Order: sequence, then C-alpha cells, then structure tokens
Amino acid sequence: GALSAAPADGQDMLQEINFDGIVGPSHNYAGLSLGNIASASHRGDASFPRAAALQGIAKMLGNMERGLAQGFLLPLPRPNRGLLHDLAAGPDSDRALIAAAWSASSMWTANAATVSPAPDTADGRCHLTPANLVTMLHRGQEWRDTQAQLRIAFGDTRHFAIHDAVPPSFGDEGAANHMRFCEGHDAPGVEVFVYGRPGGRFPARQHEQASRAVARLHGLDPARCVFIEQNPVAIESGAFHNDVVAVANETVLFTHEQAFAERKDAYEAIRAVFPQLHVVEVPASAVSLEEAIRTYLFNAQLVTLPTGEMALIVPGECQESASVWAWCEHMLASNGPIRKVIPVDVRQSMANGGGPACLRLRVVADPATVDARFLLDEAKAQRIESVIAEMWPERIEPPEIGTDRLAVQVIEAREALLSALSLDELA
Ligand code: SUG
Repeated sequence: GALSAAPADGQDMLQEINFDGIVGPSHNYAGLSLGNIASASHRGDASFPRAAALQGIAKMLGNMERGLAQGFLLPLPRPNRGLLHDLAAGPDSDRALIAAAWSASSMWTANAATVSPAPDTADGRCHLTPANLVTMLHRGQEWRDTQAQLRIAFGDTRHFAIHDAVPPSFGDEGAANHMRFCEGHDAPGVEVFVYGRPGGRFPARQHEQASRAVARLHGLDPARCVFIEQNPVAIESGAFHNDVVAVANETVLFTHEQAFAERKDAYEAIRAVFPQLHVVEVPASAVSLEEAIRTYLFNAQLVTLPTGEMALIVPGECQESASVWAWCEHMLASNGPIRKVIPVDVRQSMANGGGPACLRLRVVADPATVDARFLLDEAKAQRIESVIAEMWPERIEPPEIGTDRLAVQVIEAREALLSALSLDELA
C-alpha cells in the first residue's frame, strides 16, 4: 500500500498494551534455571501444558474485562532441532541439554525484549531490543525467533524500531529488569535499569553494560535514565530478576525494602529526575524477602484501570500467605495509590518461577499501529482456547521429553494455533 507520513502532531492514541506469552505445548518442569527456586524445586514434576495455557488465556480475558488492551506473542518452535544439532545432542545426551531444546520458556515475555515507548526516544519511535538471555542455555535460544515475531507484530517502521540483541558476553534479560516512570503512559518517561553484579551464589543475569547499551540503542536521553544495582541479597534469595521484588507503573514504585543494593540512594536517584515518584515500600518486618519470593507478591501487574485507579494483579499464592495477604489488606485500608488487589491463578507458570508480570511484555503504542493478528478480542480468545483444548498435551511426564511421539504432538499443536491466527508465516 501507499506510504503515508506518521502523524507528527501527536494524534497517536498511545496506551499500554500487555502482550502475554501463550504457554507453549511443551511446557515442562526440567529445573533448568539455577537461582530460580521454583524451577529448581519443581524439577521432575509432571506438567500440565493445557491447563497452563488456559490459565494464561483466563488472565488475559480478565484484564480485557477490566478494560485493558491485550495482545499476545506465540510460542516458539520446539523442540529446537537447530540447538540439538549445534550441541550434537543425541538420545543419550544429558537430559538438561535435551530439555533445553524443548523449553516453553518464551511464555515469559517480560524477558522477550526491553521496550522504550515513543515519547522517550530521540526519533519518536517505540524501540524494542530482544533480550539475548545468554545466562541460561534454554533461554539463549529464544531471541532470534522472538525478534522475527516482533518484526511482524511491530513491523510498521514509522512507529517501531526493532534492534538486534546486545552482544553475548553482557547478559540481558529484557523488561524484567526495566521500569518506567511517567505521569501517564503517553507522556515522556524516566527509564530505570536494574542490573546485578556477578560473584554471588547465583548468576547475576542482567549485566550493567547490557542495560547501558540498550539505553543507547533506544536513543534515550541520558539525563532521563537511571541505573541501579540490584541487592545481591535479593539475588541470593532467589530474585533472579528485579521484577520478582519490584514493579512500577506511572508514578508508583511498588517494592520490597530489600530489592536494591542501596535503597535510599536508589529512590533518591529516581526522584532526582522524577520528583513525582511515589514509593510503596513493603518492609521485611511485614513480608520477608523469602515470603515475597515464594508468593511472587511483586511479580504482579500494576495497572491503571480506565477509572484511573491502580490495581495490583497478584498470583493466587499471595492470598494463601498470612503475612502477604495481611499486608495487602493493610495497604488497601491505607489511602495509598494502589486501590485494588486482584488474585489470578497462574500456578503452572508459577511452578517454573513465572508470575503474572513475567507472562507479559508491556508496550506503549497505538493499537492501530500494531499488526492486528497479535491483538486479542473475545472471539479470538475463544478460537485460541479451542485449539489449546484440542491440541495441547494434557500432561507431560519428564521421560516423555525428547520422544518422537511427543515431538509430533507439540509441533502439530503449535502449527494448529498459527493457522487459527493466520500466522502460518511463523511456522
Ligand atoms: O528464566 N523459568 C524462567 C522464569 C522467568 C520469569 N521471568 C521473569 N521474572 N520476568 C527463567 O528462569 C524455568 C524453566 C525450567 O526449569 O524448565 C524457567 O526458565
């Protein structure tokens, strides 16, 4: 079609759209992520891919009913024959190598990319950099395929720029270690990058130099970027990404007291460039770091509802924890900016260390500029649900990973979903 100029006069209707990862048919518990306590403790369990994927769809539908814009990204091709080939892995190889090529980990789209919305960037486009995810083998295989999808979903180069991942020795885990503060999603933001320092018991998956490279690639104003060190104690306790202990939305930072290495300095550094900052801090005396990580209180979606009120969409596990739920009730009774706490059931993902926030990538954009095939509506959700109900394995036992029978089922299931969504070009 004919090219027309992008509206230069601010006519875009920029809003936050959550792109959830649809849980792939090979979802399983192989314990692949060192430092991710849920993944390690569920290693060897049977998994339930169909239930997992339906939990994800129900979360998306719930957010749509609340009036939020919803998109999705598709599962990546698994098993990844290319990876098995590059490793010269055969049936007798280490189970972890085989399981890596079968991982459905792309469901956690908070790790798909880092996103800088148009109002923050020098060229006025929304910039996306796929995360290289190099720390973990099963995640490092994701980014090229993720990028291929981003190039379709956000293919309109008048509005979006898609970069290559940053070079490998600097680990990058995407939006899970990135927070954006703003008065409204369509207003200029201050972008905060949280990195870890290596040397602890568990890997520090986000490297400072990766964050700095992403900020430069996106053309962010250095005066509106803040780089903060994650608390090594948080990483040692199992917060393998910052979004396990903190989440931001508009003017609000909802954080555990022990999220950052130097908490007072961290808040001050943000406040110096964003004076409207409102910190809602949960003290360790109310909720211990361990309990916060076990329940994923902070791996919540902090969203602005159409009424202007903020809601916190938390895992159901939070409601079952006496200390976490007591704190939520206390917060709601106080007159803070977060007015609602809404539990959702994403237990299958939680058992691999992925809460509601891990399952979504936030993109600020005008939905009209996004490829509509990646946007959800009720009819499409029903179509996706019926493919899942019919084609996704009900249950996977660990010894089935690597078998030809399961490979056929997993490949056919994904292909059925692609055709139901007219996205066969991703096959
Ligand atoms: O990378 N789990 C993911 C969980 C990612 C959560 N994302 C955010 N916090 N944003 C990970 O550790 C487990 C896979 C396994 O063990 O099979 C896994 O990859």
